[in-house]
Amino acid sequence: QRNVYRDTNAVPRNFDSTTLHLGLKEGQIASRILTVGCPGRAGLIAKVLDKSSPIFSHTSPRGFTTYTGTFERTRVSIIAIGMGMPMMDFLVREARQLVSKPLLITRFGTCGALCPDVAVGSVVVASPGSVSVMRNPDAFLPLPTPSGTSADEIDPIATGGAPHVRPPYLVFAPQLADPVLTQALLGELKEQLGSEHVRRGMNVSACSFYSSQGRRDAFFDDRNEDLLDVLRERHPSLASMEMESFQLLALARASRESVRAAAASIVVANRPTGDVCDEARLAYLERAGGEAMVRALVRFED
Ligand code: DUR
Repeated sequence: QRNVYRDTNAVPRNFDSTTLHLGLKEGQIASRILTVGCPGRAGLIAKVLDKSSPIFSHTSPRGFTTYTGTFERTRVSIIAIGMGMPMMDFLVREARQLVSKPLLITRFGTCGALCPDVAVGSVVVASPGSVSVMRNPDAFLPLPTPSGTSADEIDPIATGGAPHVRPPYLVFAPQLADPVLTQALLGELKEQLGSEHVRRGMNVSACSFYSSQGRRDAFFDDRNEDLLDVLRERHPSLASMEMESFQLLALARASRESVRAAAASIVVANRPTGDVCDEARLAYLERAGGEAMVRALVRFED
């Protein structure tokens, strides 16, 4: 009987040399990577790749879809990762393992806008970068109780502000995007979409679409009524909220300068106004914005 994989204490590989989650091996992924959420969006953007050279594509059992080809003769990969920070971690770490050159990674996803003047159907470039907000499960535990009493019997005021010691949400400081790559994204997106539809702003990546994005759901005790106000107060330039960019920027920062990263997202909803983007506009932005994102990547030398 063969083991299921090898090297469990480093970056494990399957016995065909593919990494466990992306399902790729050396040569199947480029040093310039555009990452998106939906496999459909990756396929749509992959249509801009050169027809003259072969396009490698693969969908892994763990939900990663990769297209690798060339754009104007420069190799690029377009990779759909699904949603959330762990999926971004799989991408960045396994891509780093598979490519010997420095990596350039950009994300083109969707987001909610946090101020009324960031219109649905526009694109926000995460500049200077992204903060993060996470639900703190410790804050939802019963308060520490003197033996023999239950949490319910304790006067919350007399306990000396325990809720502040254990806040229900934790906010992590900004991780900065690569400024040169960010300029390239801004330039190409403005050129393709019109500069009135592209702006820069601080992003916030949340650990949930629900609790830590301030959505209300009476089935859960989330204590998030004032969360968006508190975030905007702490970071006045906050424009967008999603679930991945912070992880990308934080890993680039941790990569001993071997990964440069930047991020942009399509505004699908405006939280303060309640506006939601229409389907035709979203489809247009995915295609035209996606092409602009690829153009920005191929501007760079290896
Ligand atoms: N997204 C959000 N919040 C929004 C709009 C879009 O998280 O309000 C992004 C991030 C995640 C997916 O990948 O879309 C969740 O629907």
